[in-house]
Amino acid sequence: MTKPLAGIKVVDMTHVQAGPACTQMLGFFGADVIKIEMPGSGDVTRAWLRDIDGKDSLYFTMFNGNKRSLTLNTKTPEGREILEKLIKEADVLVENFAPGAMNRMGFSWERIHNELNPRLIMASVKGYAEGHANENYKVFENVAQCSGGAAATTGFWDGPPLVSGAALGDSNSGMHLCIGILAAMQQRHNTGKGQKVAVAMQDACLNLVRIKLRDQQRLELTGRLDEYPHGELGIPLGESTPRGGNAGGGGQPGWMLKCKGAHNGTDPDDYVYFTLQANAWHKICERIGKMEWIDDPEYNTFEARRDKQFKIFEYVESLLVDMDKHQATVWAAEFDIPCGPVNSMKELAYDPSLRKLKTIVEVDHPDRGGKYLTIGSPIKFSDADIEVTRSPLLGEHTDEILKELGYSDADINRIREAKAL
Ligand code: CAO
Repeated sequence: MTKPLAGIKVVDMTHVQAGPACTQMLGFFGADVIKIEMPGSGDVTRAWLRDIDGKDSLYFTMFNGNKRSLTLNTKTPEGREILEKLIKEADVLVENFAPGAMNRMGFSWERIHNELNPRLIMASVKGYAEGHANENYKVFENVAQCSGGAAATTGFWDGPPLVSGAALGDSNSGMHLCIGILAAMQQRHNTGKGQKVAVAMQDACLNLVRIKLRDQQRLELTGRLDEYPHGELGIPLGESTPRGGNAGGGGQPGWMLKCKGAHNGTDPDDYVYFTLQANAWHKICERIGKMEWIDDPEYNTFEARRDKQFKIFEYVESLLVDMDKHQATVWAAEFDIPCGPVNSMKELAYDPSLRKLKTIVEVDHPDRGGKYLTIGSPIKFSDADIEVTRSPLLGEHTDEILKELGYSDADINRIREAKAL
């Protein structure tokens, strides 16, 4: 089976998470991803929160599969020359250094586009967009969740802003960048020209809190947010979209309900998310044995239920005292009610369906002395088999890549002695 991006060459100058998540996805899709790393140290995450002394961390291994590693000091004359050759042969260059770092290295977009390779697509992640007042600031994950509106709208109304466990700043920006690269490749197919693709972490986050900006406008226009718990609980709305706890964000009210283990204190993750989908009202009533609510005008419309949602959720929760979250999910699904378990990381790691579908995969890593778990491609293809390969050791492919560029063994020794590799 061929791969979607077979034949595409990517120069990967990324580090930490946002950039590496993007290039790993390009690697999953079959691109030849050459990760350029500082000789001696490499991507800083190789050493972050190590679980095995002296070995590549799981942070690094889980974001750098399907890549080759080339050590190169791009600030030496030899390193600069090699990077130029790579750029001339590549389709895409991805980087997520601090603002201005590529220019300081001597590889500005203008130089790459006008002098080195007009077909190359140069893709960057930065904390803020070019032209933004904060464009020169460095940004990490949680800072982006704050700048992009996720933190202010996550958590409970009477608690502090919260950051999500999902990498909305980093991996999400990387996925946005990946989409941009694929679009630019299609445009290049038509025009023959490369272009610069840029994603700001703030913007990528904001793109995922679209619903909260919807709510900001509704709040300003009507002074009401009926699906939030505030009305029913008598909590005043302020001037901005509030934190809604576990309220359903989209439009269908929902809440987190305790199941058996959470009721009796034996399992902190034994919850289901239960949705009061408007057009499932009849079935919900049947499932919970409240046939009298089906046609009761006090209950049978979204508007009528607005001030009774917690009463309904409490009642449903009382029915789950003897069911675990998986039993409760089946119990609800039997009546087509959208409801699902709060899966713990442990459950996800060993989930047989996810293993079977290669969404969770085990990858062999001899240097770590065994296998590690990682997340495979969440995107499945009918005509391409996505195989996840282990992350490379630092500089594992340096000689191989330099030979592909036409360097001899003697050249490589000379460049190594010059401390460029
Ligand atoms: N050869 C020579 N120099 C190299 C090199 C190589 N192979 N690889 C990196 N470098 C140099 C860069 O040129 C840069 O040098 P200068 O600062 O002198 O120009 C330096 O190493 C890397 O700098 P950095 O500022 O990017 O790294 P940092 O650890 O200080 O900051 C981060 C990290 C992530 C805050 C910053 O890179 C950033 O804001 N990136 C954009 C936003 C982003 O992607 N953030 C998310 C990262 S994931 O949480």
